[in-house]
Amino acid sequence: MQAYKLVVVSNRLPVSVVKQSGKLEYQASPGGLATAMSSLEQTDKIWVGWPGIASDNLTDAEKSEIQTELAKQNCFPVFLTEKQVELFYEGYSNDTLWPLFHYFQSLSRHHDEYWEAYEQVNRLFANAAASVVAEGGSVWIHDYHLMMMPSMLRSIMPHATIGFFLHIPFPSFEIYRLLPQRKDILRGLLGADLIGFHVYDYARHFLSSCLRLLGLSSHQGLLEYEGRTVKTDAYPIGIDYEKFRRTLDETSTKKAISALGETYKGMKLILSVDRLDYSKGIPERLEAFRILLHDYPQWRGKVRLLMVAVPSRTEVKTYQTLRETIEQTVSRINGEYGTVDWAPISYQFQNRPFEEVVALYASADVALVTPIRDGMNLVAKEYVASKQGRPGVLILSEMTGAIDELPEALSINPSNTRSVAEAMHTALTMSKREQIRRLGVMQRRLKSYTVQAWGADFMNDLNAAGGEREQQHKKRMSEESRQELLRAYDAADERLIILDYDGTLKDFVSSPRPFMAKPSIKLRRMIKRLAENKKNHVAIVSGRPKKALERWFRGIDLTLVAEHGAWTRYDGKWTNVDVEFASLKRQLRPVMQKYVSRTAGSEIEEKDYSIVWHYRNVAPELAYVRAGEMKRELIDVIDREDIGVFSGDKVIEIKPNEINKGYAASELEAVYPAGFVLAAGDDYTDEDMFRELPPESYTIKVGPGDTKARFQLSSVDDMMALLEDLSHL
Ligand code: GDG
Repeated sequence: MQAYKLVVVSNRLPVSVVKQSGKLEYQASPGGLATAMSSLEQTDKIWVGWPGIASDNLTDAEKSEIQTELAKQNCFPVFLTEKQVELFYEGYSNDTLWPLFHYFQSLSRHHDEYWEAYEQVNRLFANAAASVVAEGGSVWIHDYHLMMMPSMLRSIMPHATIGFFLHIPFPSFEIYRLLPQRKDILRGLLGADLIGFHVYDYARHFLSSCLRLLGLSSHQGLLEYEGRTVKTDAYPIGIDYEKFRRTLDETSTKKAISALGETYKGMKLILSVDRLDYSKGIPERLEAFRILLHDYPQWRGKVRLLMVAVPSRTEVKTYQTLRETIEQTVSRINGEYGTVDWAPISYQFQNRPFEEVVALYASADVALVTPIRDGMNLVAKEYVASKQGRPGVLILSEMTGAIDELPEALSINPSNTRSVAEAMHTALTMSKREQIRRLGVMQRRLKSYTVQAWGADFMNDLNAAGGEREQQHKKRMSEESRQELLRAYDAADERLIILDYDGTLKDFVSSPRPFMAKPSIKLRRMIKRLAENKKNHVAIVSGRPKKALERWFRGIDLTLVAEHGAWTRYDGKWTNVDVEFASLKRQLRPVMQKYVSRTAGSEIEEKDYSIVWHYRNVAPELAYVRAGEMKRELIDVIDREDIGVFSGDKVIEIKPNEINKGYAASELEAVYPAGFVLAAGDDYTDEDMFRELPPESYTIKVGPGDTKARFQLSSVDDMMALLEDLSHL
């Protein structure tokens, strides 16, 4: 099997296979996505997806014929049975996810067999992509049908560069939390290196769900997950702008435009084009049009609403019901207001050829785009692009992603049907000059961020994200370097071992109270074994107060460094730094106490040389707001250069700058010169230590993220396993 540098994956291939009178036929369906993908710089690419025909109707010979034929068009088929299509596509994708993600929670159905099929089909797609991607290649997965695929692919190919783009909205946490498989889906997506959304709001919703459901906090759109960084960002999909310009110049389009001019002579044309879907707000649109005819009788006989509704998901019951409702409403309005020579609404339930759609866009006086929710909405952009030099007004729902880029449209709330009717009247009476002005501004914007630019932008960021992951991975301690470390330890006569405690030897606990975080018997035994080895000098360097460290490691001959270096115990005797902090602490206490009272779940920890606000148990968004507020207030109160306000892992700590683990580590190194130095830690306070120690030291960061350490281990368990091995040498 040939391997490709870039694999594009979507539920449907851009080529559909149909069987007519026993013969296989191939029909290209060049949507916007196909154009974007074909213009990507990467030429060595293949598209993985379902070819649109159920495999129950195909013999093995036919399947391999399809495979060969599609390979010529750089496509690779994933065959699905009728049952799989029913449960995965019509079921989980369109009967569970689509309604929920468009805020129609009452239409979202939950069945175990939907979910089983969804997982199963996502796995088929992951295996298919893995079978065609080259070593070091990239995979770009599209849309809500394949949200489990990124992590499934990641587990087959840990080093692949994986991107995911969601074409529909990502709903707010309040809606998303209703999904029974909400955690699985988030984890599924987090297999990717880059997750793209149309607009920033969707990315924000996704991040907030990750925070609330998985406890993952993000910084500037970046999340740390299973030792990798996952980037999220907004990439508003564009259109193939030139294609609309070209099509307008074609003779057939020009002919169609003049024919439409004849048909609608003396009549204002309001146009709507969409897939027949409940998210598109079609009943609301009809009601608004009825109000226009009722409230503005001057338009009767002078305006027509032409609705092109493309058949979609016709097998799903909700869609059948919607179609009936629409047809009845159209008949009712036509019956109520129509005359012998004028029908107010012309309704077409069919797919029209592309040139005809462009001719309609060019001819329509008004485009009426009313979704209740829409990830982006390309129709709005296409209408604007088809108006080269011609006037026209776009009425656009606030609930579409497109509104951000098209603020010159008349924006409407589709549920407020009266205001939509008013917007129609405004549009129909707007001066030509104003129409052209607004269109011009929007056209310039659409021309600069086309679908091609969108694709290239995403791919650029994806390659960068993949590169960074590999960079990070290089620091991961390989088996080879682990063995080298063990050998160096074994060979050295004097060894200095400096260990941070929380997050390095012990997983975080949710309370700062010492009894909660005390070492296990196993950990104590291991530290004891290490400390009793005559060649070793072991130091625990922690931000914890001296009392806690003393109690936890009683009976073991260790050097203890407490409060980040404020207190040091050499040979059983504590000494402290000479810094005045007590009076400042008295000043800070009431300020911090105020935040504790207002922020359920937070608490203060007081040490001799620092004071800490812990917010691990606070609702994440609230914690974020409060932490920011508190930091600002504290900085004002302190007003001293030698005191720092530090943001750690779910803590804010105030301490003198001169107390840090870097000084502590240098001192240890001077007191106990050793041929072998190992230092391990997990957070920003340990970075001071990594920076100060000589470069040949074995510095180890536990957990993900940037570091000055030479090596990284992914978890406390891995760190423990390493120390365990050392303690037996
Ligand atoms: C999803 C998201 C997001 C329509 N009628 C005909 C026809 N069309 C074409 C339009 C347009 C496309 O179909 C519809 O795209 P939309 O963006 O409006 O909506 P969805 O299908 O729901 O698409 C959406 C999009 O993905 C891309 O990310 O914008 O939010 O829901 O291109 O021109 N084309 C032809 N005949 C028709 O009768 N030839």
